[in-house]
Amino acid sequence: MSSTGQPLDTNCMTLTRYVLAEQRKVPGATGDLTQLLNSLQSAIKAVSSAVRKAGIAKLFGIAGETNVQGEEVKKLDVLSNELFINLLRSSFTTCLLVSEENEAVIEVETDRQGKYVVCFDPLDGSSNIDCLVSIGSIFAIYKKSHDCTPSVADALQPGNKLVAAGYALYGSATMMVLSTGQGVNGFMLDPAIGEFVLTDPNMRIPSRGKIYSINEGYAHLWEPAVAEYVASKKDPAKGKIYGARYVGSMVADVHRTLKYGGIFMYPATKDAPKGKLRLLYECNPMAYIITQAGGLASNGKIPTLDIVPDSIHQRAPIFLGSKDDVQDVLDIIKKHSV
Ligand code: P6P
Repeated sequence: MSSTGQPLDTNCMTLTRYVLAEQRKVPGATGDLTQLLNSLQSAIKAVSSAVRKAGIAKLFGIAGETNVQGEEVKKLDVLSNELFINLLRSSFTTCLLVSEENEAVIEVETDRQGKYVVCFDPLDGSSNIDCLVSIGSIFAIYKKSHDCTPSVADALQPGNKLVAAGYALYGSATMMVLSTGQGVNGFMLDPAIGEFVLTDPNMRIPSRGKIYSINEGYAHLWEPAVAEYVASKKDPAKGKIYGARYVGSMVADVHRTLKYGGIFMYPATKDAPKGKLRLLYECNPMAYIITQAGGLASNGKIPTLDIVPDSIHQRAPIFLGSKDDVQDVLDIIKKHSV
């Protein structure tokens, strides 16, 4: 009997088992991606443990530093970043790392190098840490595009070249949502056995939802098309009205959108002409997951996954979610652009 009083499933599909089984389906697979994902889940388990005891362990509070975004860095940010970097480097499967917390790319030492490039936000939503709102980690995995010494160019691949991507949500439970290109699967962390267990196989996003998610505090800065779309979701004369939900943690807002359907938007504004969210380690991995689950993700003009990055911390506007809801806002944007 497990600690939850539930009978222990003696044949549960853990993330480790799942990734191993997927590897067996790929001709010539070396097991490196399996090893990388296992190291990644170890980092996430450690971050989850730190997040859950942060209040007691006094991990809250400003570390007194600022990250490349000019934001105050909380101690959990620093700890999470170090965990991701150390566990990824010691997996012997990566050659280049891009972290939201580091201005420059992190080159893995030659004797530890592998063929993968990982872009990650080790703890997204950190402004919500002290008020115990859900936060998350986001990751995107590419294969080095050539055989010579890795360079920044290996991290500037479009999202449609991704090998795998996903996120961890530190919410009422800790969950990993992952895609390796064959659909999306959700794994819940079972603290009784310290394993991620498959609880949400083959996740699909509804074709239309009833929720829109955007920070309405910036309404005065939106382009007219976004203002028209949001107004249409609140006007019974324009059709069924939608509920508004906005956590302010991308992982929480996107996970709700994946589960329930609807649309999440962080558009460009007059103050932020490229939006706020980072392409490499926020927009692309979330766009990959939503697209793999049957939804759409766009910067308002082209699919997010088709954007060719020109710098590792570049921002991009994003509209993602149920395909009919995203298509509705894209149609209005197109109408305004003619
Ligand atoms: P705003 C958190 O800081 C974050 O990077 C994302 O997780 C979230 O979606 C967004 O910023 C919230 O930004 O401007 O609405 O507070």
